[in-house]
Amino acid sequence: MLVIGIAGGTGSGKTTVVNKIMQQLNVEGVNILSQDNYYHDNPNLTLSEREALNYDHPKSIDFELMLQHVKALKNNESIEQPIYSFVTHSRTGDHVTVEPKNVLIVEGILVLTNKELLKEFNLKVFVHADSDERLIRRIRRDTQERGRDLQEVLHRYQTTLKPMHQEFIEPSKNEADLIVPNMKQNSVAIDFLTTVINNSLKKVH
Ligand code: UZR
Ligand code: MG
Repeated sequence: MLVIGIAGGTGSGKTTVVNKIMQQLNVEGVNILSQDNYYHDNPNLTLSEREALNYDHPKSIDFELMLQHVKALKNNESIEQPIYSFVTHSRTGDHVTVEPKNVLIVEGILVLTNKELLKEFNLKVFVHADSDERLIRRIRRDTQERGRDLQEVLHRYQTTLKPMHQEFIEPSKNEADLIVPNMKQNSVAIDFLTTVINNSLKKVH
């Protein structure tokens, strides 16, 4: 199994890059493991307490479970993936069964910050977009799709997202094999990436 880690700051367009790669891969099966489903659960806190938590620090992620799942899939075992809700900031209690496939993409802002997880990746990618571009995208997404108001988004960006990005996410770029620009056009970079992936798949099988 080929395991690819894809990181990048909030609003860098990781999801878009993953989707573009998926469209171009010559394989039947690709699994995507999103960091979004592996936030720690805090059932003993109230909703407003959970809203105030820092979700951009590596400690907010259940890396233990994530690692266990990556290893299980590599071992050809299926996993029970928890489903997480950004509305309630908690696990829903539901699970999806994920069966092992040829390629596993592990995606999220912090996936290149964990030493143990890094060892599992055959290819490490960092998606880059300038911070003003990322802030614009984050404002659009949080106000249009997540029902947050502008002041709230700007406050969180300044107090949490930016410092966490500087402390943890940006330095993790050093772990990347490849940095994909995601400002305007990146079809050449996506072509490179899918060529590398398709070539590695030929070697693996
Ligand atoms: P992307 N996040 C939430 O908003 N609520 C949660 O319960 C868990 C995570 C956000 C998190 C981070 N920060 O910046 C973002 N906040 O999800 C990462 N606030 O997702 O890479 O898609 O931007
Ligand atoms: Mg995303």
